Amino acid sequence: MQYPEEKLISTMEMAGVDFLCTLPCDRIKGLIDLAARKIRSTPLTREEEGVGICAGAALAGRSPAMVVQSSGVGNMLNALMSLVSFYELPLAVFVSRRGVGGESIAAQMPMGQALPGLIESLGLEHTLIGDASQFAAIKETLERVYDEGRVHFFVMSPALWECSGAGYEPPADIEPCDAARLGPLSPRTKPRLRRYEFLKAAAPFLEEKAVVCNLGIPSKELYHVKDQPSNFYMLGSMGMATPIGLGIALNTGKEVVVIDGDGSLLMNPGTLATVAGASPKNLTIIAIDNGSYGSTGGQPTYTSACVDLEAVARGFGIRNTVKVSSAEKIVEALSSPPEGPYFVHALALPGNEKVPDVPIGHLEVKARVQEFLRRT
Ligand SMILES: Cc1ncc(C[n+]2csc(CCOP(=O)(O)OP(=O)(O)O)c2C)c(N)n1
Repeated sequence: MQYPEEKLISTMEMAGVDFLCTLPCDRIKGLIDLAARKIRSTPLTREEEGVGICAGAALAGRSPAMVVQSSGVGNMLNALMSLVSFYELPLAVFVSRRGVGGESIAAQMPMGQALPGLIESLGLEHTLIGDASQFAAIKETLERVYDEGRVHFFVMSPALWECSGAGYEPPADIEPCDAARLGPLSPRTKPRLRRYEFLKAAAPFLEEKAVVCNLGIPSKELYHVKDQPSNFYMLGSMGMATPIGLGIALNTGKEVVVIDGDGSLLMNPGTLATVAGASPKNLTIIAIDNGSYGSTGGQPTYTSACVDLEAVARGFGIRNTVKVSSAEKIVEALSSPPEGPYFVHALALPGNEKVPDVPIGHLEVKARVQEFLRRT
């Protein structure tokens, strides 16, 4: 007899799911563990970054899915709406529903019980799954998700796992990162350039690479400095630039560059742990740190007071990092890059260049990037 977990995983495989992002729930620890043995899986620090990583995977031609707890859906709303749903990228979300059926943790109830209504209010689709006999019907829905670029939730009742025999054994030994062993950080010198001048200096190194650019003025400036079909201009989903770049990097042999910002990285810093853990050799993150939320008026961020993003990247386990504050230094950093993941911390002055909006629609932006990534 097959365990329900095994049945579900074979259904996913038959429907073509080939990339998973997961964050544990006690009820589905067996499912997540078994799934990772069959389908390429990336463990997450927060569910929202999973939406970004899956969006990147979908741009690179994968059929991604997430396996998370109902409370985690609350952590992913903005990226669901302003990234995958907006850009019409496919995403299947398998949710371990809590807060129902004899739940013992009271705090699980508000989110778990509200979940179906919440999904409906977002204008998204879901299927409630009460027992394993419904798994067969999932395949057809999944195929529609991937053919039509839709988001769909499979809300799985806790009753599903009552006859489960799949367990989970944590790994016996884990070797933690010792950041002190990675050597000293780069010296900090005064910034001399704005984001725009950094983009101009970096532009020759972006040629023929997949480039994911932070939302707002950075994307407009990049369009002005160097538009190319392989540029993914974000229009929403603040904090998702690095996750999207990671999702692409894990699913292509091409070089990937993320242009991120300090405000955006501070919104979702855990994703640097996911980058370090997944360790894609083809990923460079250029964090343009102007100490401010430049796109919304220049309000200071904590990097202008107490945070060193290079130290943050190191602390999360990214080994190859450098700090630059001039055109010559960023050119040097990008001319002979070490193996990725590579974190380039560009100290910049606040201020924006007056440039017009990106004149191409979001679906065309997506189509251009997908076409670029399809080319071998
Ligand atoms: C979730 C969310 N919160 C706030 C905003 C408004 N917003 C758009 S861009 C931006 C600033 C981003 O700052 P940073 O990443 O440092 O990039 P910069 O513009 O400074 O280059 C903010 C706050 C948003 N779009 N989404």
